[in-house]
Amino acid sequence: MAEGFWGKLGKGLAKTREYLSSGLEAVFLDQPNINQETLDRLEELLIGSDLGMEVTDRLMIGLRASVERKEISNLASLKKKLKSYLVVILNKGVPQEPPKTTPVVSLFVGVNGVGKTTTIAKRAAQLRREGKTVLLAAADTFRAAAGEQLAIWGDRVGAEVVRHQEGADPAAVAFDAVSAALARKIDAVLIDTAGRLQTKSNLMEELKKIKRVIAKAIPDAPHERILVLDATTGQNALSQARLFHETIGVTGIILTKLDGTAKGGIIVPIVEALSVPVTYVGVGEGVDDLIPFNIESFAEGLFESGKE
Ligand SMILES: Nc1nc2c(ncn2[C@@H]2O[C@H](COP(=O)(O)OP(=O)(O)OP(=O)(O)O)[C@@H](O)[C@H]2O)c(=O)[nH]1
Ligand SMILES: [Mg+2]
Repeated sequence: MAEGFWGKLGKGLAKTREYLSSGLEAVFLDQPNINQETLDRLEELLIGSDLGMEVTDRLMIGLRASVERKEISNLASLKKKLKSYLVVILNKGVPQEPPKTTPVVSLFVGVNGVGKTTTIAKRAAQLRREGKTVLLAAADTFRAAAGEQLAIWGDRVGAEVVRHQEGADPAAVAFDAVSAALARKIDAVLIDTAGRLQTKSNLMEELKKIKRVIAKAIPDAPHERILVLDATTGQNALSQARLFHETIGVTGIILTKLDGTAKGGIIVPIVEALSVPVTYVGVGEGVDDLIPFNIESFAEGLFESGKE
């Protein structure tokens, strides 16, 4: 666990950390004392890591005040302060209690290509390793190869897949899967949906329908409404988060492709805006490349230089 966790989160954050840490170190190499110029360059780095203007502004106000009070005078104390601010913000996303019912129904949503199907496969593999039975629902009936892609993953991870024909009603697929899982006492149902732009209101309505129809089989389902976001998207992820949250009430965020970007900071404004936690992060294309998100380790991993 220790090695795996640090290793993988460390690896996933490598680009963001390298950007922030080497940037900060360069600033302090030029100018060991904190002054106006150091702070301005820090501000640029924070914006560059996709923390967003609002969060950056607030962090900078806090940091400037700390510098004035002489609480911060060098790189180490600056990093410590930054970490503590980030931890406070990220703690605004309070995780829900895991439901104790069987099955636990999880609906995965997000825009096209963010990694929904792959993430479902990764979660299914984790649940199988915990000894749980898993049913996958191919409610992406829109894209021709989507059902096939999920079926292949199902085979690989040892999960059954409920599929209808291409073009079928996705709500009907979800309903069938949930009903089957209920009847057969399966532990978890993971529902894959078609990628959709958050601005397409008809497609967002379709998500509401899927949710309503699932509730006909199990009244408080889907228990988990998981928004999958691609970390390489930049600030548009914030708009996605807001509109999906408005539509179905997101309970958890999974940020994928953290391995491919220096903009891992995007997590912070999203958690801040939604007060919803990041539950997992994707750090690669393999089935094991999904790791539980941990606030302290994330804040630590952003600034710790050379830690792998
Ligand atoms: N590097 C990296 N690639 C990832 C990660 N998660 C998913 N991918 C890749 O992203 C691509 C799209 O993944 P899918 O799971 O098909 O995405 P999707 O959201 O289901 O796509 P649509 O169903 O078309 O909307 C694939 O090539 C995945 O291997 C990740 O954490 N890191
Ligand atoms: Mg998909």
